[in-house]
Amino acid sequence: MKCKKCGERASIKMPQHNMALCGDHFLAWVPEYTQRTIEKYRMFTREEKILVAVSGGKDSLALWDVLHRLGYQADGIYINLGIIDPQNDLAYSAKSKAFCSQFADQNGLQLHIVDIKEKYGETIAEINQRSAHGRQKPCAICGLVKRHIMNQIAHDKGYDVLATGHNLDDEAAALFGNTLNWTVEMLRHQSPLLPAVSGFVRKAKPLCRFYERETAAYALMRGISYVYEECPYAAGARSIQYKKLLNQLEKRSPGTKMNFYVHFLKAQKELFGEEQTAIPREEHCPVCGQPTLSGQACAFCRMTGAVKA
Ligand code: Q46
Ligand code: ZN
Ligand code: ZN
Repeated sequence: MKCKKCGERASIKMPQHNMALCGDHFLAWVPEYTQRTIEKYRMFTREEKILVAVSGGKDSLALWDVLHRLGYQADGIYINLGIIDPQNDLAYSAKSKAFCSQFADQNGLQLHIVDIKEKYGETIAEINQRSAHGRQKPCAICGLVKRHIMNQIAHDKGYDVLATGHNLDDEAAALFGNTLNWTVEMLRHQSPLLPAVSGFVRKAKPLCRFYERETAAYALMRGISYVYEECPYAAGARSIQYKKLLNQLEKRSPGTKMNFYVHFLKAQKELFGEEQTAIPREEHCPVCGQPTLSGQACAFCRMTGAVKA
């Protein structure tokens, strides 16, 4: 297989684009294609301030790298959840944080770090143990904490947009789950871009049209060091099963994942119209000022209030 641009030996095949590229042309194509996605969904401009949510994994660090190469003003945020993996004797969060800090230092970029144990007195696992009501995994609480802190920092520090490293496999798996369950509200709001609405900062997913193997190849070829291990709580997640299923389909019919996701985005407009905004919330939490449905303390503040008690 030869590179479509130069005819040299290709390093990566991308049948969904009917294209194979050598290493150099792949590294040039990734920012170009990201830029086209940013423009297509009107995500942000070079005049705006972007906060990139980094986890230490390949996708978010690849995103930060691409935005930096494209000349965007992109700072990072890392939330240290205090996760450890006792089975593999791995301080997962500490290791992830180290990769984010290393990337920021190497590229002279600003990284905000929020350590939830330092700030709120407990790790994610500890909060979960106290308030889990029998739940084994802390993922629901983890999602709430991450969404809240990222929105707060973006809002307080004057960022125009929060960018996350979701790739097409993530989006297709989420879509698969939402379709299986016909969760209409999730289908309505699943979008590469969520405009800012009543206290929620704008959110963008500039890598949403790359397959996971492409973001991994990019990180590897760019020499980005990232955490290979998954969060220990990710094991057995439904999204992983959906990704496996979609990859089986992709193997038999290349382009299936891409079609599933991209055609959904077109159908979504017909089904729901142009507006895929976050659910507007007019009330605000009296403690932190973030939007709530009730006008009383938000779920995050109730949780951290209990932490302080
Ligand atoms: S980090 Fe948090 Fe994920 Fe780990 S605890 Fe669950 S939600 S699996 S993206
Ligand atoms: Zn080439
Ligand atoms: Zn609050």
